[in-house]
Amino acid sequence: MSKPRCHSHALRLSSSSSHSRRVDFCRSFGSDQGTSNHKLMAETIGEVSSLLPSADILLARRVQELALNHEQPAHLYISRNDDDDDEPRRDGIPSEIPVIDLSKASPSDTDPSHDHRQELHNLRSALSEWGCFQAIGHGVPSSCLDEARRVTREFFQLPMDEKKKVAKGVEEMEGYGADPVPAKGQFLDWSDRLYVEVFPEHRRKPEFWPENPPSFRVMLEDYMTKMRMMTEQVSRAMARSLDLEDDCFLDLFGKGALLQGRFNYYSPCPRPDLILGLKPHTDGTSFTVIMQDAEGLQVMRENRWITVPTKPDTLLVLMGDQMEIMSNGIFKPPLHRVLTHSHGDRISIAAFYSPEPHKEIGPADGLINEARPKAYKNMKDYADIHWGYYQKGSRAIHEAKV
Ligand SMILES: O=C(O)CCC(=O)C(=O)O
Repeated sequence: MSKPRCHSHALRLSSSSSHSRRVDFCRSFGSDQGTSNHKLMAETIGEVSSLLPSADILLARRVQELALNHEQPAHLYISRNDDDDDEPRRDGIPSEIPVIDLSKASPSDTDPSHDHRQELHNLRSALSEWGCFQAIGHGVPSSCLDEARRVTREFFQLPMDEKKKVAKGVEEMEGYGADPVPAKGQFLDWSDRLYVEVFPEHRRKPEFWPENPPSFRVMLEDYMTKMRMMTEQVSRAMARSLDLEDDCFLDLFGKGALLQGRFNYYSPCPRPDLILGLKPHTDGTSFTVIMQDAEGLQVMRENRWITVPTKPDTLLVLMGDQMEIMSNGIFKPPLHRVLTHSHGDRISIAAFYSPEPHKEIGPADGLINEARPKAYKNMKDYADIHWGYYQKGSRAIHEAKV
């Protein structure tokens, strides 16, 4: 199947410790095929794996079903590697994700005031050092954010049969379910999601747009329209922060730039110490805008995981690999992951913004000079390359390097 263009991910977790965790986990809970704990203890890792259901069988059932039935997660969900230190850092490196006021950084401001220049400077530092920022002053009304959170939650609370009206097949990208079956040996995420293409409009597949709750489609249209305005605002501010023409990145993304929505639901998880809601990855997008209703998302900075705080009107803007290419390596996409919690669920909405399909992208001309020679190739369809690597548990950015 040819996959729809998608955001994507990756970085493989340390296999040796994850494997030993898998065995430990099986020891504690037994397999969901009823094999005895004693027997599992005696098995080699390979034998254990062959006794348990494969990824496609597991993915045919939703995490929410497992959680509601209090079933223990199977081995393929076990992905957390606890060299994963998420303790507060004490080494003096800032641990607060920068906050950027887009109303100040916005190029619509013709007056190059001190505040405007300062905010552009802050934006550039945030994206060079963190690859992400918490956006305020983004112009998306609180009422729109509240409605998106409310209706998303309502969708995931519907009975399974109702949600399955917009279900995807295990190998497909768009619709309700989980990401397509990853390559052998890769882990599964403790989450369910609804993934839909929204812009350009001709790519929409209405069969995946829920009719229930009745307000879902209206919310989707409204929220993603606001996201489109915000992505344009961010694109212009990023260009100006690098002393480029305001529309430089928008021209690189093309008129048919993609905006895709991913509505995530993270069920309570019996083993948050072993299982992640979403594996560590970078996005294959230009950039992604994320809204969450509870903590769980973490970004990596200097080898430490930093929790993204939940503030109702703040949106996280996160660079994807394609901005690394277009900024000639100045902006760095951060590795990020989602933790699970034993009590309480979580929702998030990710808006993935990517260049028009088949459009060649490469470093912006204005960012190539003697001091910073061209470090990335011009290429097309990076998102597809990225997805291939993500499925195998690794990053694709080396494919773009000169
Ligand atoms: O749930 C989140 O906060 C992050 C979502 C995300 O990274 C994704 O959907 O790719």
